[in-house]
Amino acid sequence: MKLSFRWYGLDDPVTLEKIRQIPGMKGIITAIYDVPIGEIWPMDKIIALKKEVEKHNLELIAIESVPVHEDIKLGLSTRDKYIKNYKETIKNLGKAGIGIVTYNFMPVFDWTRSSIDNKMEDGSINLIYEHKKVLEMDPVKGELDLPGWATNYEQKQLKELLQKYEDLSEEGLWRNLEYFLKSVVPVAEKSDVKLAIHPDDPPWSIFGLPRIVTNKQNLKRLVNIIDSPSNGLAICTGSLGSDPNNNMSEIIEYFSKKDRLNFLHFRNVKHDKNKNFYEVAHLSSEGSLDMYSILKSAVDGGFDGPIRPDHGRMIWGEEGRAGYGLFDRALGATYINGLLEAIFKN
Ligand SMILES: [Mn+2]
Repeated sequence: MKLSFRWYGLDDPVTLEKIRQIPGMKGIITAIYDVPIGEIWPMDKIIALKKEVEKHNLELIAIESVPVHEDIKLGLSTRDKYIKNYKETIKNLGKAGIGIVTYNFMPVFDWTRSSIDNKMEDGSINLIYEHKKVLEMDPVKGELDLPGWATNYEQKQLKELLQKYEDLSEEGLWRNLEYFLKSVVPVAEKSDVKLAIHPDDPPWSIFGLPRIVTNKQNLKRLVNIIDSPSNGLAICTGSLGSDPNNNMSEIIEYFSKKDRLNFLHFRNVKHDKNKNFYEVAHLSSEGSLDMYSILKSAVDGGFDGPIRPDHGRMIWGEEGRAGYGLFDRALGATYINGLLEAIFKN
């Protein structure tokens, strides 16, 4: 397993110099942020990014993410142009020797929380999702407390986009995902790139929008669309694991053994049966997930790809990008190191 860390590029206050000092750190997960969604990532930008990472003795091990244009998710006639561009981006990444590309297929909203600055009892700040509060929010009125997603759109634009989704059912979204994968996966295969879909977060429908990357059954359906290691998963324990019905250890062992787990996000949550969940420190006893069992399942399943500590709390007075400060994620990395050492020596 390759210990990795997400980095948001040159303006990320969590610099590569700092990341390099985390014990055992090998890989960087990042993206190009200044190419509009749907456009081709140019080769020179990819090479520059790779060189920047390698300058710090780290490996650019995976891209997270190459975003999928909404027209593809909606299945509009304009999608072919964007799919063509997506394939060019994959070819370019493959040429640069980057072997894993993460994406998601969530309509309009990426990960969603009811609060991103909840103060915990110990004074740390975390991200929480309270279902009742989310149900009461109207995204069109700008009532969302999201880490920047809603501000991607003007309110009028957002309203129009949500209207376009009104008639799209879950099956419709599946059809559009299938169309996308059937076009893109063969190119990924030829380019030595493994795609890794990130599960929906939370793994259920919000604001009436369909969500389909939500549980084991649906992950199975997804990998069966095209049976190829290039059509794989980025399993995020905190995303799928916020639904108590998802047995994370079992899911991870199943897809590792099938060689469809391409990337692992390691994060703990405290959940309840009413669709509420709270992001907590990575340690098992802080939340609802058994992090030892999860990692052991990945090892037993033969998983050897990148793992990264996902979202951390804000601790020790750190300020920064919600979920992506240095300190708590570095603690998560150290915890991963400890668990892996114990698993392998046992
Ligand atoms: Mn994740």
